[in-house]
Amino acid sequence: MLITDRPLTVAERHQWDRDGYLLLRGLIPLPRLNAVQKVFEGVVEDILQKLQKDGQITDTHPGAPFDRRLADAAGKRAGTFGRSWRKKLASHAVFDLHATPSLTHVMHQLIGTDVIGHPVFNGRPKLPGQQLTVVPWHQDSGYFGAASDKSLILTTWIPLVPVDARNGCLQVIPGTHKLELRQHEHEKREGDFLEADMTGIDESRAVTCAMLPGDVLIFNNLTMHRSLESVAPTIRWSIDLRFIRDGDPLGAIGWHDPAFKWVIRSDQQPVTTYDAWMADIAHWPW
Ligand SMILES: O=C(O)CCC(=O)C(=O)O
Repeated sequence: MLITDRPLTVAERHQWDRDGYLLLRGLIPLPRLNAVQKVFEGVVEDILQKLQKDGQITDTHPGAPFDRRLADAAGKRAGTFGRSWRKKLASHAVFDLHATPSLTHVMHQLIGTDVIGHPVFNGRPKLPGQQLTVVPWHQDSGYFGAASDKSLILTTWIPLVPVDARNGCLQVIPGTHKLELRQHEHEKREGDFLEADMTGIDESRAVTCAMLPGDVLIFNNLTMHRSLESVAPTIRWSIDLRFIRDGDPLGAIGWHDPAFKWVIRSDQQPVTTYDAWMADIAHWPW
């Protein structure tokens, strides 16, 4: 059964206002997540078939579990297929995940307007010991630029496997959503992510967000967050989706069609069609 309504409690609303993040347990029905996992598995299959065809690997490890196969079969070569997957994942399952009624109901309560889908989503394979996918402290508006710093953009971070500090879960620093947009520079590490100026921010207050499939971590575009390195033998699979308050500027969004507005609406019925969403994604090179 789909849970359609998920009213936030007074304590949750208070925590959101005070801390700038919420971790809601069991918000996404597992069948929706399983459908997304199947899409990820299809991408893994394509990658491994390609590597095998190119003579780079001999064994595609068919039958290996989802949280191991890409690492066991491709090892370091997996990184050449990107650290944040988007176009590869464009599918009904990912469209439907955005429009999950329990999720959009929570988004509506936090945003206060119709729910507008944000064009940027990322599926992330974080492999054991891989520096490429270790994301340093940042605010998401560091990526979208100063034009977005007064916007309300909610990131919903959703694991496909159990996550904790060992396999590289997220950390957030409570209260940092009340800061201005910090200066961000490209880090000097392999990932080349943007890294925020942390002057005066007490990193020891970071909250480590261990989560299970179905749980959702929500934060806004000014909340300081990062992901840890994985020291586990398994892959940390996740997807992060974003939503924006109706009327707010998106900021600098690469290859997005500026005329496109993805309306999901507060009554939780998708308005923009799957085909229109796919047409917008077609602009992205990756
Ligand atoms: O998944 C990660 O490792 C980082 C996620 C992140 O920084 C984000 O979703 O904004």
